[in-house]
Amino acid sequence: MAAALDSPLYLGFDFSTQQLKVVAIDADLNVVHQNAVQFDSELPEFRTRGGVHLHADGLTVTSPVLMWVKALDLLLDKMKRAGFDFFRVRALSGSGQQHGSVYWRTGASETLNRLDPDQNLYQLLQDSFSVSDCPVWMDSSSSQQCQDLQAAAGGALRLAEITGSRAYERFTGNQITKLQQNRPEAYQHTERISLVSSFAASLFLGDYAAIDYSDGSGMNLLDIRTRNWSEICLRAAAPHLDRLLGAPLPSTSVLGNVSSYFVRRYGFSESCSVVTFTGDNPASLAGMRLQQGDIAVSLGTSDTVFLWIQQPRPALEGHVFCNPVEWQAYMALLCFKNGSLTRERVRNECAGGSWEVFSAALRDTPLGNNGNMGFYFDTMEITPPAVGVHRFDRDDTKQVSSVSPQVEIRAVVEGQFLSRRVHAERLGYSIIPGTRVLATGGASSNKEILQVLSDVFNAPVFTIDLSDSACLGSAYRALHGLVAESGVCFFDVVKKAPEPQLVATPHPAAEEVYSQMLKRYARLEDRVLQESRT
Ligand code: XUL
Repeated sequence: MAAALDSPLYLGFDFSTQQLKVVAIDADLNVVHQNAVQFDSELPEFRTRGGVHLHADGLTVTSPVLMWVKALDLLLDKMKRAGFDFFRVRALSGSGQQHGSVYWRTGASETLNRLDPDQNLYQLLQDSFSVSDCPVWMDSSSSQQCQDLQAAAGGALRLAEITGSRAYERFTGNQITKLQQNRPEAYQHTERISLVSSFAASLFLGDYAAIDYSDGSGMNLLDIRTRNWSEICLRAAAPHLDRLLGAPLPSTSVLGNVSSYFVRRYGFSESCSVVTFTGDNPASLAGMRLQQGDIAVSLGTSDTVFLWIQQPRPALEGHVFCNPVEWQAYMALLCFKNGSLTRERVRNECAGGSWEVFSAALRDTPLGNNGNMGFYFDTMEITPPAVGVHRFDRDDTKQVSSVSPQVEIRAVVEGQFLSRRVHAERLGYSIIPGTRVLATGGASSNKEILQVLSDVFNAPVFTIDLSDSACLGSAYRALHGLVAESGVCFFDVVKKAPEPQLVATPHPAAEEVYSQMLKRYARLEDRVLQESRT
């Protein structure tokens, strides 16, 4: 049945690297409106490529903050022209690319407080930023600052124990340190530092919005267990940071109502709530409705793994973030560089370029591949930092130079999924009764690949479309934010969302075969890693 024309709506925005997107859902979680602004093509005056400026050093990557502001003007104007009824919006939330930072100039909060609805935000906020080009997640120019932070925290592992990750160049704390060192004047004229997510929330709120625990975990500054800024990290990073960052808040908090600017310019209701914005990956976890025990595997150019974890064990690889939908829990993110491109290379070399032949090889070879196992790191892998192709047969003592094409095909797929599971478990992931593996991305349409995934994880595999998961997750979070304080669980609010499709269930022998293989994989990986270092 169609929803009434005055029934409530919930908005989710996503300030991602290349575009600003929005979805509107009704109370039954149906998507009723979608819109987007592409930065490169629709805002060419900012001269970005892929939404960013790549600097001559090859390491520095920034985005103009006023481009994001202007994109919001443009998006809301497009929605207005499409006849979108802003008055029906009961709550809004959003997400932003993680790690990027925005520097508000002294006096900007007063400007935000008194926005004139006859002008657009781009005109009003011209002088509100002390840094016009913001460091973003693609930046890798802060290696020195990373080393310094790790030294101050007592080493890489100690920093990971506190903040959920060892020091990473793109993480905000290291970017802030670099900015303060290289541009002390700009830093001095800054009254507030936001993440992209909390910056976007600030625009809607007409006031500085808090950084939420989940996106705050991508800064190397937040203690993920106490959910407060780590004093050691703040002190090591830059002066006055507790004042400049403001206190972090739970990801489900209502920050206040939308500012009068949006009421008067676009016709929002005065009672429309702004729910804390978060990072795009945490918002995707909400969009996928990932639950305890679930693991999401995105099979793309590189493979990304998202996890819900209850008891984190931060390690030297991967990231642990506070969970965006349940405050006692955590999520983890792992990135594997050798994903689809490696599978395709092996398909080309061993299956004449045919996915049918590749799939037949997976069907015709036994679980466990008769003891053959391989590591296929065509390019330097992130998790673990090793390179090269390394094949082992039943006899672990030495590597073998080649195997039959069919064995090679099963070895690459089993090897990749064993690695996903070994590394997920190292961060605290455990398979529990009811565990689901949610597969997404290009290779998630190949049933035989998904069967191996199901067998290696000994859990059913479901497929899910992730294309708008950050936006959708933000809209779900807006809806949940209204009732979260009274203790209503996120999953009760999103019960009606479309269910993922079951595509594979594990073979009865899977547990026995792969529990042994997992141990062997971990042992051999240590060896490969040592060999890569020497
Ligand atoms: C996560 C990361 C990216 C950005 C992209 O750590 O750097 O996924 O969030 O938007």
